[in-house]
Amino acid sequence: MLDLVTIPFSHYCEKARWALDRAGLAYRERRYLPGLHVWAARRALEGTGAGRADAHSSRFSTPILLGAGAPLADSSDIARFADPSLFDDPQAARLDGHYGEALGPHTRRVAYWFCLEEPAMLFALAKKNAPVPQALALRLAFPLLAGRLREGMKIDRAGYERSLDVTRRVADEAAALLADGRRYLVGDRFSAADLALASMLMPVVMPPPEHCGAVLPQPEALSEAPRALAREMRAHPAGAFAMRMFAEERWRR
Ligand SMILES: N[C@@H](CCC(=O)N[C@@H](CS)C(=O)NCC(=O)O)C(=O)O
Repeated sequence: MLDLVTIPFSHYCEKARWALDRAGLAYRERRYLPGLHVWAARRALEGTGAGRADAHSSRFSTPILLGAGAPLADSSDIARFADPSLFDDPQAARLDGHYGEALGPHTRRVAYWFCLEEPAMLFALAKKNAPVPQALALRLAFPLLAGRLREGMKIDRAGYERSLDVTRRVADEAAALLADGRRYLVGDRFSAADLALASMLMPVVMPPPEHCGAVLPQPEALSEAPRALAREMRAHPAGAFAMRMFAEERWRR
């Protein structure tokens, strides 16, 4: 049996879940809230040499897949394990890397900015996506955790604004590819490129729970700034494409 260690509302974790679900692989999801995930990741990786820090995440970042030989500690490695054919086209593999690097950290920073400005949003996310004791612990530890998250992901107003610009720029770039009316980013079937673009846009388009492996708040339930952004991104051709991928491809096998 496979085990997937996640931060349940992480878009990198959604990418891994999506690939595993699509391949029809059974797995148990072990859900941890940010901060608590370090404990689980440390245990999962202990003595294996797996897990590496990069510019945007720690050595203990999630998702981590266990039970497939050595731990797989990267969403692209997990997607490749689930279905290597997603990466058949070199352009799909290139775009997967590009969206993971150039978009994922920015949509995440934007979402965390909103959550830290309005902790009720983070508490609701925790309650809907993680075991109750963890959600309670997150509430109690919030003052400490907020500082760590701000520091770890450089979440401040300037960073938020920069990440918003980058999100829009990468979305425009994707829209230029989609402008010829193609159904998928690369070739005529779903690939790692579609998986990555849709997943990395998840925090700003907020797909409805029936089309997603996490329960995200819907725009109408949000306060003004995140609601306006979700509406803007859903109306953007790249965001609309992401919403279509979630609607049509999220539960397809
Ligand atoms: N390149 C990695 C990035 C994963 C990543 O940044 N995961 C975040 C969740 S959004 C995480 O677990 N961050 C906590 C940490 O770095 O300790 C992947 O694609 O799996």
